[in-house]
Amino acid sequence: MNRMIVLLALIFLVGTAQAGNVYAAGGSVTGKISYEGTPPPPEHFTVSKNPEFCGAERDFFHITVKKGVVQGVAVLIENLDYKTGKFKKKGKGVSGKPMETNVATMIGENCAFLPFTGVVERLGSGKKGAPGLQITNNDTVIHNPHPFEVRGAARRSLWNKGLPEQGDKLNELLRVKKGNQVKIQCDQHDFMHAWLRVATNAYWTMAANDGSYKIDGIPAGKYNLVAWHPILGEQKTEVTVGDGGSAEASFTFSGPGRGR
Ligand SMILES: [Cu+2]
Repeated sequence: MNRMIVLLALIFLVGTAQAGNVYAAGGSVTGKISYEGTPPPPEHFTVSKNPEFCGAERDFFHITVKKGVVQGVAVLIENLDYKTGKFKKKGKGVSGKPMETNVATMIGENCAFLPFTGVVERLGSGKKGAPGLQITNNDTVIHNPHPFEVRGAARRSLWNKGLPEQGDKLNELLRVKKGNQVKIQCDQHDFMHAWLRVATNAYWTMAANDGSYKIDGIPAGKYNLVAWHPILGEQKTEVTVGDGGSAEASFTFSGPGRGR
């Protein structure tokens, strides 16, 4: 009888130890991003540099809505950070789902930086953990990417580098301090804008074109969930994810958003 209890206890212990390490089998959050109302019109530009290549007139959509879905929204879990003590710091990044998108990839093509929005992970608080940005110029005109750290109304220039030839590529660090947003402009073409949100863990995703999103592998707990668009701003909600369970949170944006 006693041997049976010991055996059962051993099976239980082994089972628990394994479950504790397998965050891939964790819970998930799903939902949908939508936009209510009529989005503002695009910003109109008369092109002064390279109009023969970029076009004499350009419209730039700071907010793009397709079938009631605002495009380019990132969804992130915020309070799941190597600093909180919720996870132990383990090498670079957190234990649990490892961070792997420390360098954002972008192209300059047809006189636009693409994609318009993205997320890049910072691996720590110091310079070593700073995220990176790789941009390739696919055009036959010069582009001059110029990223700024954005914190509220404050902007701090990070660097600016020219990509004069087609195929030219740069790979530079984005040494953001306390900000969690980076705006990339082109110093040659004022209608080229792109944005990055800086994440401190791997629990984020870009919503799909139909507005749906899913973040998985989440350890059980209560989290702040943020939906971010650079112009429409942030919406926050709290979600509780059970062990291996799923939570639902949808976000509706509206209005013209803030300044650019
Ligand atoms: Cu340009």
